[in-house]
Amino acid sequence: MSLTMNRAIHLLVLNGPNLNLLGSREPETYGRVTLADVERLCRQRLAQLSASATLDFFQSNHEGVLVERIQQARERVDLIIFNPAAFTHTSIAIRDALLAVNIPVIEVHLSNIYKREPFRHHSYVSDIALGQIAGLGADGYRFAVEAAVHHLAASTSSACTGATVPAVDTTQGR
Ligand code: CA2
Repeated sequence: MSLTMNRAIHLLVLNGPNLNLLGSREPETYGRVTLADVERLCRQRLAQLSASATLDFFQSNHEGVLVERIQQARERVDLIIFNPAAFTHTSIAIRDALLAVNIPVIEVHLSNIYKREPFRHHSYVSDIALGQIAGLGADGYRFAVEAAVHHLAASTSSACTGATVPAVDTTQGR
C-alpha cells in the first residue's frame, strides 16, 4: 500500500563519525552492511511508501559539519533520521542545532546502547527526539523511514483535514 500525502515530504538521513566504516570493521557490534547498503534500504523503503517523497543521505566525521547540515535542513527538510554515533553521548552543539531548527528527529542506533558501556547510556538527543530505535541493526533505519512517513502523514492530514491516516503496510517489500 502506498501512502497518499497532500504534499511531497523530504527526509534527511544523517550519520555521525566512523559510520563510513560500517561493514569493514567490528561486524559483531555493527553488522556487515555498509553505509551504502543503509542508504539503499532507506531509499527503497521510502519509494515503497511514497512515490513523491525524497531523501538526502549524509555522513560526516566532523561535529561542525553535522551542525551545519542540521542548520541547512531548516530550508526544506520535514524530518531528520539521525545516528549521531559517538556525538550522541557528547555533543551539546548538535543538540542545540536540533533545537534551533525545530525539525522532528528520529534517533537511530545500530547497537543497543543500553546494553553497552555506561557512557553510551546517555544521549543528548533522545529527550528532544520524536523517538529512538536502538539495537536492531540496519533494519532500524528502515523502521525509522516507516515511522517518519507515518508521522508526517498523520501530522499533515490532521492539520489539513482532520482526517485519520490509513495504516502504513509495513509488510510489503521486505
Ligand atoms: O550503535 C550505534 O549506531 C552507535 O551510534 C555507533 C557509534 C557509537 O559510538 C554509539 O555509541 C552507538 C559508533 C559508530 C562507529 O561505527 C563503526 C562502524 C564500523 C566499524 C567501526 C566503527
